[in-house]
Amino acid sequence: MVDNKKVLFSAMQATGNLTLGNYLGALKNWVNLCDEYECFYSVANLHSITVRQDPAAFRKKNREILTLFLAAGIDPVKNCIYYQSQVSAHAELAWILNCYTYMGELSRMTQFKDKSAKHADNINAGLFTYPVLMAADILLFQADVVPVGKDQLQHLEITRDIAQRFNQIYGDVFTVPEPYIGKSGARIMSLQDPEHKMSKSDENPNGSIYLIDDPDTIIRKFKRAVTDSEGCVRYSENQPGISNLIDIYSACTGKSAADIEKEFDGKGYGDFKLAVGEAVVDVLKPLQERYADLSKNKDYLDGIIKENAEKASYFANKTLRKVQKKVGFPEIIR
Ligand code: ATP
Ligand code: LTN
Repeated sequence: MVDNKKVLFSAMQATGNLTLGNYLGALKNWVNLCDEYECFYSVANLHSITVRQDPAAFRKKNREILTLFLAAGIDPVKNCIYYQSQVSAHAELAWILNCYTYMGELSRMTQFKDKSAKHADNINAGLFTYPVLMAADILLFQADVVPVGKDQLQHLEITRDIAQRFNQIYGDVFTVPEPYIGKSGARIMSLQDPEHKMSKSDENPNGSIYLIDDPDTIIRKFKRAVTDSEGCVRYSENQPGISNLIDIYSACTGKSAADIEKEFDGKGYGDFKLAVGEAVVDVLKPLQERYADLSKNKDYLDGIIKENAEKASYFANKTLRKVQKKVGFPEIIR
């Protein structure tokens, strides 16, 4: 609890380009959560180096993602938005928790299995202990709730196990977090392969709409989107491509699937795809304008980054000190 509010923590890795899926499924919903929760949102850049990064491109990407958090409307005064690497308590707690986590449980993580298959030439120890760092992220802030996608639920489960194990030995140190199930945001699928989710690490850029794509690119990607063979705009399991476009149009305009089917009754896929593209351009336009403004305002951004890192450090260090004391490390002499 902070100021009688429950605590919410989430993070996004600082890799790839944020997509329309990240926006509609996460960022957009994060904006108003600060009314109910004390919210911490981190750019999870320590997690990113489990995969090799080019330093200059990575530095730029970190800033881009943090700026997009702000451009999406997350208020940096009401929320704490910060770089994970600037709060050293993450790495310190992760080390301690490593000593309370078993090889066996980490070996069962499906993300580890997937990523080690994908990066067979670089199966580093960080990739293996990734979930422990994620547990440290969450537990440092004594988070009550964590909004995550389905693919991260297993990591949340291991976080709960680690927290409970630690609490059993040392008493009530950590809040045991729950997944946050908000009003169901749309799960956006790839425009090229509607059986798979739109993802920032997809190698085919035509499958994803990036938040910083210009309007022409957005329209072009929608025109090229894979559709189905029924020839009509109808929501159906047999039409995953069209159903995905209906979901996107619905999320951008607030119209229901039934209304959308009516609106495009008798019209072809071409008209519909163009309308969806235009709706997405309209939704992203203010975000892109704010992004452009913020990017020009270096001092303002730097100020926010500094203040928020200090705020995050304050809360994180409180937990870290408590843990260090419980474990039996000598206290810091001031
Ligand atoms: P990566 O490809 O790097 O694994 P990703 O694009 O799948 O990344 P994550 O970083 O795993 O995205 O997810 C960040 C947040 O965005 C999560 O809360 C997740 O639920 C949400 N999200 C990601 N992709 C989609 C999508 N296609 N539709 C809805 N929500 C999504
Ligand atoms: N692993 C997550 C990103 C992430 C995260 C977290 C999410 C890192 N630390 C803590 C929630 C809570 C991902 O790949 N989406």
